[in-house]
Amino acid sequence: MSKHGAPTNTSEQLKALDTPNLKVAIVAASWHETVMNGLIAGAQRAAQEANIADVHLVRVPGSFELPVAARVLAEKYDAVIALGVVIRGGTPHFDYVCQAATMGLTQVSVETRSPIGFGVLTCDNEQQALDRAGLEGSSEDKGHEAFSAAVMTAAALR
Ligand code: DLZ
Repeated sequence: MSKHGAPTNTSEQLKALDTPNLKVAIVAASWHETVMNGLIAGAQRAAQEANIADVHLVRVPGSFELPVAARVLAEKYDAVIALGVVIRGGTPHFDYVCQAATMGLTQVSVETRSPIGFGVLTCDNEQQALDRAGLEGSSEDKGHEAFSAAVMTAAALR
């Protein structure tokens, strides 16, 4: 286990997967560009490690729009990875967007029986998001983690 309790050696596990034909979609929000670029790159790195070539990227405006896009994509793909960054502001908006994204993605996953990787960062400030974005200097790589979780679940349920 890592110090955060996350499983270790996910790269090795991805490389050992024998699922090159898995069809995977990434749906990514567009707020907080630098962090989003890191999350998307992390997910794409995980796809390469798993030797999965068929990865479709869809962009939506914000994290609130992730569930509806994931719902549509879950019909056509074996796994969907939802990526977004929500940073707390001065109003309760943060709570509503986080709740809508979390509940919506959970509902989509269970209703469609599709693995959805949850790569939505919900942070108090931009530094927390940068620390988790898989960028140079980040301590965590949540895009890679979310991709790995969805694909490993899809492989386990095949
Ligand atoms: C409106 C809004 C705000 C304030 N903050 C964020 C954010 O930090 N991250 C994010 O992904 N989206 C944010 N949004 C946009 C909403 O998700 C949504 O796109 C708009 O409310 C339009 O439906």
